Amino acid sequence: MQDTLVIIPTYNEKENIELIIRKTFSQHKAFDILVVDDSSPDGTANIVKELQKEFPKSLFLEIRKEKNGLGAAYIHGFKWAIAKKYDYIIEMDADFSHDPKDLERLYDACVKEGADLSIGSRYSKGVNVVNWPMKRVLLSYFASKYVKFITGISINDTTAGFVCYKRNVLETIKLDKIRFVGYAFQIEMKFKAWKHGFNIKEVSVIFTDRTLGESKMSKTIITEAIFGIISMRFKGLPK
Ligand SMILES: Nc1nc2c(ncn2[C@@H]2O[C@H](COP(=O)(O)OP(=O)(O)O)[C@@H](O)[C@H]2O)c(=O)[nH]1
Ligand SMILES: [Mg+2]
Repeated sequence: MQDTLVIIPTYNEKENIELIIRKTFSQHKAFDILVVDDSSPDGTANIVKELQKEFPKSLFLEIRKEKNGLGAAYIHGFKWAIAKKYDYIIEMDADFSHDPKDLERLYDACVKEGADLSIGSRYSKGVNVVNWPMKRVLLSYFASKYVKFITGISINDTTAGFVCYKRNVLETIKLDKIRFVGYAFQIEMKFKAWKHGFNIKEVSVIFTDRTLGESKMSKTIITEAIFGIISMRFKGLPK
């Protein structure tokens, strides 16, 4: 068992999953991987099962019955990681928007620079986004500005989904009280970590839009984020 688990949530990622797993395992630092698949109709989980024969000690798979959103999949993965006592737990998308080459930089920010939580940030040094339609860039960029403005949080990329947590952070935040599922889930996790006073560091990364498969972003996810943040700020949330 390695000290760090990379959690990859998947829904219909048959074009990406094998490539991203191989790329992750080919990094200089060794990681374990947990794929949390919501019973993808395209058979993503079967590809993972096949690969488990090759990586029996380092590749894990959790299958959930229904598509319940990114947040629920991550919470499932976090609980799994806590139970197995991984020291560091990293969130990463399956679609290569997050470059596995940056995994070690996120890890180092925690291990060598003392962060409790490190964020692969698109907006800490300008805007580092490649190939995203302008509409998505603006949405994501202004969503982050908006969250900063409403909550006063000192993080530039609050919707980032490329994050390394020390286990203690996930043990402290009450995972059963997490309310949101989409973009807002990413914001809520960072907001709560910040409220608890954890040391947060942003590591500048380049985010590249997927070239294979389809995005699951939807209007509901965006609406949840817009209104969710306001209620988070004004009603407060259980920590
Ligand atoms: N398990 C699970 N994974 C999901 C769900 N929605 C999205 N994902 C995964 O979360 C990651 C990010 O989703 P993506 O569609 O690329 O969102 P976008 O980058 O914002 O367009 C990808 O690895 C998806 O396969 C879901 O409902 N359940
Ligand atoms: Mg994506």
